This record gives sequence, C-alpha cells and structure tokens, in this order.
Amino acid sequence: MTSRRWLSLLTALLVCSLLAVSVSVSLRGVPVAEASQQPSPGNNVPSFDSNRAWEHLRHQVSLGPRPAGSAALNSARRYIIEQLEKAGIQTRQQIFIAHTPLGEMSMGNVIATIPGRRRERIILGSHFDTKRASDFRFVGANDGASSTAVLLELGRVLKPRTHEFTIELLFLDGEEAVNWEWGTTGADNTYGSRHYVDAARKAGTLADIKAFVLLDMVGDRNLVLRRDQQSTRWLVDTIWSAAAMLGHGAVFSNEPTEVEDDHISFLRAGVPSVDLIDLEYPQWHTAQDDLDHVSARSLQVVGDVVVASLPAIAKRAAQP
Ligand code: 1BN
Ligand code: ZN
Repeated sequence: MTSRRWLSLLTALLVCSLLAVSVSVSLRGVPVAEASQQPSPGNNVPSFDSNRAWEHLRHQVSLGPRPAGSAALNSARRYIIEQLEKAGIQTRQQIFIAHTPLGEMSMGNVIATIPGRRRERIILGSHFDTKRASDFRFVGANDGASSTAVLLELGRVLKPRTHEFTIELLFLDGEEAVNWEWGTTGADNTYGSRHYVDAARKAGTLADIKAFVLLDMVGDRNLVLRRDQQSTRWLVDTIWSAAAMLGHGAVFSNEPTEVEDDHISFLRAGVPSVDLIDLEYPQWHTAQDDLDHVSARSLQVVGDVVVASLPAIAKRAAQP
C-alpha cells in the first residue's frame, strides 16, 4: 500500500472512533435527537445538558448512602462545592448543630449565589442528604441525588446569563427524618430548611426572598409532577404554564397532590414557595431507588422547565 493510502485509512479509522465516542456519550444521557429539540436560549449561553446532570447524579450514587452526619455526605458536600466553583459560582457553607432524636448532629447547607441586578433573590433548592436506613442500603438516586444533579447543572446554565433578581442555589442538609417515620413537619425532618429560614430571619433578609422553588425526586423514569395544594398558586401556575408551552403537559400533571417537604419551612415564613415532586415512585425509600429507576430524560424536562419559568417568576416577583 502507498503511504497516501495508509494516510487515508488512518484518517477513516480516526473519524470512526470519534463518532463511536460521541454516540456512546449521548447514549448515557439523552439521545442526540432529543438534545437537538431543546429550546435555544440565544446569545451563546449554554442550555441544560442532561448528560452533565446524569454524571452529577451518578457520582452522588457512587458515594453510597449519604445520611446526615455521615462521611459520605461530607464527600457529597465537597463535590457540590467543587462543581459550583468550577462553574465560577461563589459558594458558602452554612454549618449548624441540629437537635435530633439521635442527639446533636453537625449539618451543613451549601449556598451558591449567582448575582442579579437586584439584591433580592429567587431560590432554587434541593436536599442532598439521603434517608437513614438500617435494614438495607439506600443510595437515593431519585430521592436526594436527582434534584441535586439538576441544581448543579442549572448553576452552569444560569451563571453566564443576566438576571434581574439574584439567583441562589440552595443545597439543603437534613431534609430526611432521622427516625424512620417522617412525623409532623418541623419535628424530626427539614433541619436544613428550618435553619436557613431562621438564619435569614435573624439576618433581616427574609423579605428579600421573592420565591422558593424546591426540586425533590425529579429523576423518576416515569416522571409525573402533580400540583401541590400547599404551594403558592401563582408559582405553580407560572411553572405549569412554562411546562405546557414546552410540550411537557404529560409530566406536569394538573392533578392535585399534597406533600410535607422543605418548602413548608419557607411557606411558614411567608415566602412564596413551590415543590416540584413526584410522589408516584414505587421505589421511594427502598433499596431499589437506584440508577435503574431514574432517567436523564426526566432531568432534562425539569431542567428545561425551570430555566423557561425563571423570567416569568422574576416578572411576577418584580410587581409591587
Ligand atoms: C421527600 C423525599 N420527602 C421525603 N423524602 C418528604 C415526604 C414526606 C414525602 C412525607 C412524602 C411523605
Ligand atoms: Zn426521602
């Protein structure tokens, strides 16, 4: 064979292997066809990439069970901070002592700030701890990892954009009850959100919080998010309208539901709040809440809807 033939054979091999790599990368998350259907934000800003979100989810699950106070949760917290800093987002930890049925426990929220034109803020939240289970190995692929993964990817997407309101990404510790039963909200659960709200009240910044959007269990393969009846009506309507506009009406169902979660701490303090949560998850609080029962496609839908909702939330929040 001539050297020219050798060269074209080598080039063909190189192109084939590059194509193989890109196909395998897209297969881990959303297929190429789906990715190309995402709305274009314009101005060269990144759009939500569920391949990246999937990697954040997978990494958290690889750390194993992550109950409040565990070494694995410390690693998860370090990972969250590392990823936010990589995206150029200023981050701080809010460490506190929680009084739990197991005694005093050190916990820590992570607060990341994307500055807007105004100091007042819109908060996007997720808990990153997993349920403490003594009888089985609980890794919380959906319950803990999915919403945290979406929030991390939202950080990368929202950082280069301009915002009227400051956007805060709030990673909450200690959402899960230490005892197996949840009990009543504000007893043995939602430690991180209760501490955050108390601290904001003491700092005199509670009135600066224009809205709180909580994500929880948003990775279910068969994702269905119902309208939580305790959530603030205008926030629910705003997000569900954006979902309908994007063609995600089947995921954002108009059926009602009711749930106790971290948003209750904010609602009690008078902050307009909403919980995007899928309660129809058969693997909830079982050993099967694993990678087989979550999907990158669900992360993509939720990420796209939150991004699309933010301008309308800000518009409403700007009203006197
Ligand atoms: C969400 C994830 N929750 C716990 N893990 C809150 C909840 C409490 C959901 C009671 C349903 C019932
Ligand atoms: Zn849970």
